[in-house]
Amino acid sequence: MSTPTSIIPDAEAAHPEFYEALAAQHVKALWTIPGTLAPEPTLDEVPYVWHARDLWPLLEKAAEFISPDDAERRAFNASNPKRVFGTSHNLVAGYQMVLPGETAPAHRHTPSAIRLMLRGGGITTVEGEPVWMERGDLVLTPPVSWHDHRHPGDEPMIWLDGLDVPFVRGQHAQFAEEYPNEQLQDLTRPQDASVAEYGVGLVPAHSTWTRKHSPLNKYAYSTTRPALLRLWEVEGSPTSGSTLEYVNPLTGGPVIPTISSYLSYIPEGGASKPERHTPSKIFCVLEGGGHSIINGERFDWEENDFFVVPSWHWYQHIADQGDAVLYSLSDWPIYEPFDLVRREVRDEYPQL
Ligand code: 1HN
Repeated sequence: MSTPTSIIPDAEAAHPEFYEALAAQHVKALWTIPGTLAPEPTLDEVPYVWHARDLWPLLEKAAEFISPDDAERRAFNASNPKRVFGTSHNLVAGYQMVLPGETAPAHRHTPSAIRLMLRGGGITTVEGEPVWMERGDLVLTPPVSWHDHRHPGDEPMIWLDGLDVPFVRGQHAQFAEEYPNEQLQDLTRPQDASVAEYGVGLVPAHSTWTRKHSPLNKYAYSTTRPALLRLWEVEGSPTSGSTLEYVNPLTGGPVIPTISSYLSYIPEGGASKPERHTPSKIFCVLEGGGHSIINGERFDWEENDFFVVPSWHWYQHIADQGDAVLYSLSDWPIYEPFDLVRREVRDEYPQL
């Protein structure tokens, strides 16, 4: 894509005093601002893959001198190489580790989080409900929900955090507070209560739920994986995959007002169709190994790696080693109410 240039070339060089006088008033002439009406989005983030083989040893290193009780969270934030903060312009992702016996104190904040469990088993408590999580489970921490992490198990647990912090900060809407005395929160609900209520495609009759996020705190991999394979058997082929969206069972809408989530299956040797869209996506590899071609560049991935596809970048996933299962989260719901979603899908990777 060509770089947008100002409408009148060298306008400032021709009348320097005039433009200095404008600058002194904190004003810029519209005709000198490149890209004000650019025909396509300016691509100011880059695709990138973060590898578990590089980062998990660094989490273990951090465990030698950082405890989640002191640090609030033993978590990494993956920064897009073109940004100071944020994996994409709206989302931030990263690994978090909790060791057996450790706890991370309760807090709540306006940014929302999802957790995709990758290793071990343990508990995130959400609004008084202990939610047991194990590999492949998706657990929600909706906006302004008390949450803490506890580890009754016996091997280190690692998960992927995904949050909308860059978006919320951009709206000057970040608020956060500690639970009283920086403790774990009181348990007020049975373990996995929301799964009992909302987790099987049925919902309590005359549900009184009024929040915008899903009332279901966990989407267990033992449920989502077979559902994905069944969908693929119905609609897939040896060369193409299938994708399911995690939804709010009351509305069919996204799990969180600002974050949607998906699970994709691609059989070994198969590929997704090339596509691009205005929302950004972060993928995490639950099964298999392969690569993605993102705006023409190859990115290899294996189990537990995650990678970002920024806005309006062409991408295609290819499963090279085993059948691939990819989880993804996206800022898609932010675009929808404003009619800002644009998506293109092709049969062949386009000439760039
Ligand atoms: C947060 O609250 C958690 O609660 C994890 O586990 C990662 C990254 C940025 C801001 C808040 C957590 C986070 C975070």
